[in-house]
Amino acid sequence: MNDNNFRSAFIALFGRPNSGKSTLMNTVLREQISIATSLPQTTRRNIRGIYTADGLQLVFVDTPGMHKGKHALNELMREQAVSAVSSGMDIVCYLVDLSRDFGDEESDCAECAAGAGVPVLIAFNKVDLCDDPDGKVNAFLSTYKQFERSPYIKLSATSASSQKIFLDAVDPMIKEGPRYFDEDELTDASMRTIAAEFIRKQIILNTREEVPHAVFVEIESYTETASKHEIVAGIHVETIGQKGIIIGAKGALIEKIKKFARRDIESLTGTRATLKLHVKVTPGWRDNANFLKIMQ
Ligand SMILES: Nc1nc2c(ncn2[C@@H]2O[C@H](COP(=O)(O)OP(=O)(O)OP(=O)(O)O)[C@@H](O)[C@H]2O)c(=O)[nH]1
Ligand SMILES: [Mg+2]
Repeated sequence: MNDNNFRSAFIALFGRPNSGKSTLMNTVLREQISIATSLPQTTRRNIRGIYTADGLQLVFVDTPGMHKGKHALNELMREQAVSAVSSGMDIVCYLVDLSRDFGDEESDCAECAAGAGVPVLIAFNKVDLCDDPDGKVNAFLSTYKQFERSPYIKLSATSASSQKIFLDAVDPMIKEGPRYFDEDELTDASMRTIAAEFIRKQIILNTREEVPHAVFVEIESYTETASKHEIVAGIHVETIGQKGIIIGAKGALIEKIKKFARRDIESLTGTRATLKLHVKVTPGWRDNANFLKIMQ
């Protein structure tokens, strides 16, 4: 724990929905720890990812995108992000999506990141989708003057090369500190949590409009032996129509969800997995305190 000259930092990944926070964490870790999809509001709770190299450990906290919404779930997501940046982080990495216009949501993020009281590294993301990255960066810095002196990088989080861009930029900001986790640990999230997220990812990828937001995945049992992981999960949706969509014609869609989620679980654990899924209708779960509690 107390290696001489060891350096470490807790780093919150913070920003608007869909800005690339989870993608950046996965790219730095070279592993899928937090699900990333094109759906804004994919991440619903803070999830830690751990990067360890010679003499260095970075503990990332990937947060839900800052937004306002009508459900208690939206409130909780916002609280998760705000609490991450205001609770003893060493660095806030504030992701700004260069492919979108700034607006109220960006202003809200900027205010919150600047108020964190810790050094902020701005990661201007999605340079590949922006015609004039330098112009956009300048527009940001002249709008949000509180960051005029903050270090920043421009990157495409989807590209493997952004790992080095990020690590080089953050390096001078990291102070001496303990090794918080063993060097082979990539996250402190349980496989139960990650498996639920992998299932939800497949639902997001294979359904549209209101369905992805209306889904809650509950792991009912997770049995682990050296050679196999056996998982039973309930997929909660809010209407009978959504249940039908997820099951699909002759059960085709739920089979597809199962197949690809199982593949993700096997790839992360390196162990064979079986997955049983069933769909339940639970109206109003997004405003149900008990559901929101078991999400944490
Ligand atoms: N073209 C391009 N796409 C990107 C880049 N970074 C992220 N994306 C895509 O943007 C989408 C959102 O990425 P996420 O990592 O899920 O974004 P997030 O900030 O975690 O989003 P929330 O969890 O909803 O707050 C995904 O489809 C990513 O593949 C990038 O640099 N270039
Ligand atoms: Mg995310």
